[in-house]
Amino acid sequence: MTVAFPLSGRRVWVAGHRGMVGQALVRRLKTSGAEVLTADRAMLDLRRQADVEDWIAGNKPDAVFIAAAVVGGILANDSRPAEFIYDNLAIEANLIHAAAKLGVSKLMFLGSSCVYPKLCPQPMKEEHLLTGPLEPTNEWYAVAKIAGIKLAQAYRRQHGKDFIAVIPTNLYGPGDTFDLAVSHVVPALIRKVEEAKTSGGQVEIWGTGSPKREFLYVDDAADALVFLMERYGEERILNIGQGEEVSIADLAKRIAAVAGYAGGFRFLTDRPDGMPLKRLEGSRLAAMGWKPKTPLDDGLRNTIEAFRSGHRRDEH
Ligand code: GFB
Repeated sequence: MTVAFPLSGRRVWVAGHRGMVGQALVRRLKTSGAEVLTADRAMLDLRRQADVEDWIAGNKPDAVFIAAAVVGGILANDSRPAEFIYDNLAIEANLIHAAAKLGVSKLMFLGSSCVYPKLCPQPMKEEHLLTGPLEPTNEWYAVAKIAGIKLAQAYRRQHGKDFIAVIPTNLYGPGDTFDLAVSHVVPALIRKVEEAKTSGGQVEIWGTGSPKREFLYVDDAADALVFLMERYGEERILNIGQGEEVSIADLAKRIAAVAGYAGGFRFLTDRPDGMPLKRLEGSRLAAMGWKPKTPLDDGLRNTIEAFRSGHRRDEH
């Protein structure tokens, strides 16, 4: 397949370069020949429209990855709805509008698998977007992400911009947040397992352990994002998954095995499960010739190693 928009030699802005996905994108782009641009949070607040316009006007990126977002696991989503909806709406609206106004040639917006309905047929296809009610624990974030998708599509339709929106499955890897108030399940269970090894206590798992998730290693995700930035240019959203789901109870066992934890687990069934199952239908990306490289156990090993060596984000 031809590369329609090669990044080599282009100025590419990774908005959100300190997040887990942004860090992986910067790592991946180092091998692409692109000139990578980043803006520190202290210098640029993405929620301020005029500042975003000034930054783009001054730095003239050819392409923008919107990896910037307020993100978190089921608890953070459920307990901080205003931040999850307002900050994300502001960030994506500012970036997409400014990019269109200032002549950015290509833009990629990252959605999330929680944009699909709570009881979506599985695996979830792109056309299932907006076909049913959302999972209540993360509907604020999901509504913001759906708005971001629609923004990218609207600017393509009305102004002919080559803006695309993709839907990655649940991601994990080095650079993740291991703060239990914010984190997703993989870093949370890694932290709990590592701490239980020294304290001798049990590992507490929220919910029943029966929900299933499809986990993609973040460096594979970054590879897919670059692949699609260079090759995809359609209005339709596109799923990025790896094809296999695992239950939370099995995930805990696999983390325990890789980390060398022989103690027990306790399920806190008064905590929410969230969506019963999330698996993306990934045939369109597969047909383009992309596939992931990192088996779950290898990715977990790298993520445990990152936790042990302090390569993580602990701030809120
Ligand atoms: O990773 P997680 O927070 O994301 O939770 P979601 C996945 C499952 O793991 C849920 C369970 O069933 C949780 O109840 N779980 C068990 C835990 N123990 C823990 C724990 O200690 N911490 C966490 N965080 N979960 C988020 C959405 O949903 O996924 C976001 O809220 C976003 O909007 C993101 O879409 C990818 O897959 O449930």
